[in-house]
Amino acid sequence: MLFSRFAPALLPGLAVATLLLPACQNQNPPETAESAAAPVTAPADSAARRYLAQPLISNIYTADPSAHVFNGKIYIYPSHDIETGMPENDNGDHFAMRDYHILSMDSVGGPVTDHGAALDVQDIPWAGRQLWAPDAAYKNGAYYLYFPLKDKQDVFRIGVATSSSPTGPFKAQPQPMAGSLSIDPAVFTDTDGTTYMYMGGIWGGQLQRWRSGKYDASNPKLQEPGAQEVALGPKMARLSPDMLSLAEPVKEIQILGQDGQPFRAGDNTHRFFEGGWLHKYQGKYYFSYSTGDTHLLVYATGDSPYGPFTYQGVIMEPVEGWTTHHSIVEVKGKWYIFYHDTQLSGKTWLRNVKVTELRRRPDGRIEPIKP
Ligand code: FUB
Repeated sequence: MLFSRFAPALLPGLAVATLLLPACQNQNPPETAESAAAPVTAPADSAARRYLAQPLISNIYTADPSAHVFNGKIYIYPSHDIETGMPENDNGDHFAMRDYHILSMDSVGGPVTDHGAALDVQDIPWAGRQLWAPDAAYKNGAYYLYFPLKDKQDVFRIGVATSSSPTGPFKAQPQPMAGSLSIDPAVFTDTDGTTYMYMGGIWGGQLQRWRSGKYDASNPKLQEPGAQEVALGPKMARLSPDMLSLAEPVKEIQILGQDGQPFRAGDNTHRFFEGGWLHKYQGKYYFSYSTGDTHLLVYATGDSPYGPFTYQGVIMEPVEGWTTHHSIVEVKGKWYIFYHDTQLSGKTWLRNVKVTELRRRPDGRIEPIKP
């Protein structure tokens, strides 16, 4: 394979110093050894200027930021990256995260609070391993944390946990959501109050193992479509009003090129890889995602939350590190993209979350960002 999933796109080779970080208040100091051992360092001035934005916190490593505004405050639901010594491989075994910390801030650019561990893998009854990119939602006075986790058979499922507070602690449901699969849940509530979940990621995210409709544990390389076949699409389903289950079987979303044809699996600068996100702007639905091995964040638009979506262009050029994952949220009339890179560590599995403004042209098209 030309691209190695777990080779960083760039290596930073940074000098570090402590003074440039945004303020970070840790209300419930992290208790795990991994968190305590995480860096309290930031790039020196000249190195830091190579980046469009600086890490939001540096007391722990964080990635895959799903940002929301609840009651006028910004909450970020990231993965909590840790060093476990797992060797790198194409299944992503070295992304062996074990808990979630929720971050909050009153405004973009203001102090960031790390609220400490909100859900731990040992408190999830069906857990196998690897808490990957989560998302959250609010409805009817309760907060819902959606998370991908391998079950005891090593199959990724989506779980849900509930809390009366946006920062937890969250209590996990006893079983994963029936019918859920793969990774990277992204939850979108439409203006009519209906909530949908988007999910999926290929390679280590196991989406290719579900091509027949059932999980297939045989060699994953044989399960991917050939280069000339139609690429795998993300899956989605409407959520039930109680937010705890899928209200319908998952469906595959179609992502089409400007010619109206679906992308081929070999078209790896356009086809879906992982990290989907849906937002609505001026009545249009914007589905954005990572192209994975080509390290782009791109977007496609449509007239329904079910798609089809037509490709529009690149949102963000490759960041430092192999993975690209983002969320897009409106805060006080401005739009922002939350994303991650590996500025603090130079290691693809020890990432740090960032935010920058998302600008649009008058016709709604998104201005591409150089991170
Ligand atoms: O953080 C683990 C995985 O890496 C996520 O689920 C993917 O989106 C990628 O960022």
